[in-house]
Amino acid sequence: MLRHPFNAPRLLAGGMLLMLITAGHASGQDVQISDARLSLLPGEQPGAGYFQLHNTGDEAAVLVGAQSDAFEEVEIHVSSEENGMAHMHALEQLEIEAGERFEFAPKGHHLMFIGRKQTLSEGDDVEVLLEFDDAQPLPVTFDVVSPASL
Ligand SMILES: [Cu+2]
Repeated sequence: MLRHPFNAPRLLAGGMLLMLITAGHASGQDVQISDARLSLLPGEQPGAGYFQLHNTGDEAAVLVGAQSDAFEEVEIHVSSEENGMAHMHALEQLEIEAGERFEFAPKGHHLMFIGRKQTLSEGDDVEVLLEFDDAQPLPVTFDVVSPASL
């Protein structure tokens, strides 16, 4: 499951690092993802990924990034509103406490999928690897949906 076909070298490097720094930290298996959707806007606009993350472990899980073969880049973003204007900015990492259920949802946290590398349409699956600071990357399948469905 964790030996995902793409990006083997990076996984390998992550694995070696893991051996050096783990012991008692949350593992990828302690994180459960549900309802993963990728909302696709027309043209070259980035897509937004929403899901629920449940940390079932007894240590905090720290999400540090994500990647997908279908996009140049995936960032962790948070939306906010200032003086009635919508903004968003990238987060370097996001900590989810032990036992916490965290929701990535419209107008809040989301994954920003930038630079589409292949044609995608509603109903397609996109494979995404969620990266944690001291746990194995977690493969998640996102369902491509229309923004109107959210
Ligand atoms: Cu964003």
